[in-house]
Amino acid sequence: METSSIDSLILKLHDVNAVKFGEYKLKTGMMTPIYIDLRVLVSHPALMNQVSSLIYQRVLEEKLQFDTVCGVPYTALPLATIICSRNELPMLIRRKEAKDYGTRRMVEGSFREGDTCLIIEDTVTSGTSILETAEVLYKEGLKVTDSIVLMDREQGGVDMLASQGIKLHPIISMFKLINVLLAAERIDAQTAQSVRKFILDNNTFSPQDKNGNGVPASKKPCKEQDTRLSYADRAALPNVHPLASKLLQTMEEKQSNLCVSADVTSSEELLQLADSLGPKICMLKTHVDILKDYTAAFSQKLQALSEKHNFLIFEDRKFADIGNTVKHQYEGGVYQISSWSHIVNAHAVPGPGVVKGLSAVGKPLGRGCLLIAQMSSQGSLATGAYTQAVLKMAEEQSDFVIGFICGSKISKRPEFIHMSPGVQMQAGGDGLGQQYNTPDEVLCNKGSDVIIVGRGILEAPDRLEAAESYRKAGWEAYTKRLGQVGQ
Ligand code: S5P
Repeated sequence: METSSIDSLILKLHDVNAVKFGEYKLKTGMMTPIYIDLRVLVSHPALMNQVSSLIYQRVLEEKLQFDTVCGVPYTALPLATIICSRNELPMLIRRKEAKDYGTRRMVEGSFREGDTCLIIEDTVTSGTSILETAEVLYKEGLKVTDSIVLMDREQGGVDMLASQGIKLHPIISMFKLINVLLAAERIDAQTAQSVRKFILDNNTFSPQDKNGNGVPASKKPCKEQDTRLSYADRAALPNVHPLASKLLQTMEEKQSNLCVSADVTSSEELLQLADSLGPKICMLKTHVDILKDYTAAFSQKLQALSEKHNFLIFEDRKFADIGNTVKHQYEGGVYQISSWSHIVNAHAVPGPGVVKGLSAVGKPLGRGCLLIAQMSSQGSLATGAYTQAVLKMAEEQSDFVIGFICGSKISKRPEFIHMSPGVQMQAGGDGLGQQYNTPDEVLCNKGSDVIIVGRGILEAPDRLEAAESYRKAGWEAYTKRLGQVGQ
């Protein structure tokens, strides 16, 4: 689903007062700083159509299988009607009260026992309204496996419904809504922060036990991190390196802190990856020396793709020699890395001269460098005092060093970017020393900024789908971290 259409919808919803900020009382009596009222949609036919299209697009994207559709009364009822009418899908109407004459049916329309019904809803907080509708449908012998909701307040609905066997597919999340309204200057940073805090403080799906066992990782609170600033705030810092600023802006715009490690051996495959995953990533990491067919034309095509999809190129060359040698390795040879790669990295083992040598070539070109402060591999020697020395080296040459390869946040300076490899959806290893942490662990608990994912995506049956899952997991972990500040 295109982000721009979601963004424009969010602004329109704000225009028609379907999203309001202030002090509002919820049904439960709880006070909320944000109120979502999609009942007004019926007065805006173009908006009704746009919402209906987005919902149906999601049905297609998720390849949902169902026999019939039911909108939760009342707000989602006209939406379901438009979707079903336009796409010639059979629909059911759930009654709020049984009529006191005739058949006393609670569900109108024809269906067969065992049919699957897709539920459509406008807003979800705890998920109970969807569950209520599902229960009425169950009584009639129908099955419910999926539900699509326009707006998810991210207060536990997804988890509650999952615990009842219903997969909820939200179109707009509360954090997305806040980010878009903030970027468009419809709300100020303070309002955004108070809403984020409210949402995270008021999760309606209670954990199974106080240790968090049985709680999805994405819902566990982050460990305390000094991460007060958003990527956008950091992009605007006075001392930030222009390349770091560009990266941070890109991350905010694309809602992606995902760097794909394109560790493939054919140029063509790498270019295909860059083109298909380009919209999902903020950065593409290469190891050009594993390509069997590198040519200068390849690097030109890669640069064109980086512009087309707005991602940075990071050649993971790990320079580790004296200044004079790395200068040649960076600029010359077969690969001429400095001519096409925005970012390179270096080991600090040789001392500051390695950065000086690289900087002599890269700085005039506006390039940047990451220092390897920690490694993801088992038994790495880059720990403790070594890591601290790397930090110092970076601070001394911050006109070229833009951040670190590391497992966790090691510098308090918000101008530096922390990038972490060794990321997969499940913690573990690869049998050759690589060690994996989850996106939530790396971004939320360890306070890093960018996740670097290779085989987690490359070995997935559908690479694009896997990249989207990592992008989403990474972004959710980051927004969770932001929202928890100050608690
Ligand atoms: O410490 C490190 C540093 C790097 S740059 N550990 C790493 O794994 N890397 C690189 O990240 C590694 O060279 C590989 O390209 C990528 C991780 O790939 P994955 O397939 O294990 O996700």
